[in-house]
Amino acid sequence: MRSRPHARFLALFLSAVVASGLFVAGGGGAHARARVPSPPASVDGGAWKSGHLQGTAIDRSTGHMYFSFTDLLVKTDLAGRPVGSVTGFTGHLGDLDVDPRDGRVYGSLEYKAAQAFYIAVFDGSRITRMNMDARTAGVVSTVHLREVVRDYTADMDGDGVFDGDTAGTADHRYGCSGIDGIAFGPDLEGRGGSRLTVAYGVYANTARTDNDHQVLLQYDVRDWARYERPLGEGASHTSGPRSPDGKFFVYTGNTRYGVQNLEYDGYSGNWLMAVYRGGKAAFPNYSLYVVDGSKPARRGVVRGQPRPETGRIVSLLPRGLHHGPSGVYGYESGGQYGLVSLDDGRFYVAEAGTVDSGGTTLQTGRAVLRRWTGATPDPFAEAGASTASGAGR
Ligand SMILES: [Ca+2]
Ligand SMILES: [Ca+2]
Repeated sequence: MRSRPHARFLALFLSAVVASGLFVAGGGGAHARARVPSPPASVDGGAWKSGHLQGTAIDRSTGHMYFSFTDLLVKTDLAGRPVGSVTGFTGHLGDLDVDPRDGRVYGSLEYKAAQAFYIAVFDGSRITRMNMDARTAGVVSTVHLREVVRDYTADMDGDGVFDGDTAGTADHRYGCSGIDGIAFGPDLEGRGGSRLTVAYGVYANTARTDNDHQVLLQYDVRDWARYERPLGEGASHTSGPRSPDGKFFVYTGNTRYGVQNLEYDGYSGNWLMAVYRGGKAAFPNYSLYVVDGSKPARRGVVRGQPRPETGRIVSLLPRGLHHGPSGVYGYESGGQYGLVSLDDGRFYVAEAGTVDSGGTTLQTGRAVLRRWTGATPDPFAEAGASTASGAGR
């Protein structure tokens, strides 16, 4: 049974009065919402033979955290106890978010060699045991994103050859390497309603001028049931919306693989984009950018394109570090491996690492509770160590 939004809000509220560190199990009660614990200081995502941590998401209604480890999804409770996992991805599973309306988990899923890009949709409530097979357990469906394929495969130099998965080329429109950052939040044109926002990966390339924007696609997923197909054998279907409901550009300068983690902060109304810093000398190459949610997108020039082009432009919040020559604002921060807003001035910022286990390297992930201060260069402080001000307030 899925919680109504009101019930979810109530659960969050009630969680605030439950003593920190109290992890009472459901105890057989059908309605566990009053037992959702306060956000603990950290949530351990475990150590796994997998790729590195790519993203995190929280279901505040049920008190679960999800960790994406490239080819593995791990579900834990907020004490860090693993309660389920999904394995067997042959593509690249990236950033995650939970749809607050129904608790389903959305993740970006890339099959670059097959030139196919999907949103993976997990039924989180059915992830109840370890090592569930993504292809056969019936807990994952996928929706194909045609718009990403179009930009990824664009033969930009017109030589009749698509150069494939490489940064050293003029191909790939906007430098698109696929998708990674993903988050639910409001329509960027200010038209109301919730949208799934998907950020492009962007190849690092300092020799071209058309790759200096982050590209955000927005989708209204309320009618996506008709597109969803089982994961099956991977990149085997093209069922999905013909085009996004909105396409937006943020001028940051080139980065290495675009927005690693995207998160909407309901407290400030802004969007956070954590990136691997770029290398262009004309830009400051910060590691965190904040999109100003108070300014609806406006039509403007998409700079640096081979042919003059306009699009829907969204603005960076004019706070934090500022680079005069480019006009770019930002921060220096973590968040590239996971970034979750609790919508009250606090965030979980993920830390990734490795441990050796009998000669095998295991990948670790941990979500650490932090508080937004807006200070520079790093706007996050230890939770409780400083006064919350909301991202960008
Ligand atoms: Ca080409
Ligand atoms: Ca996210």
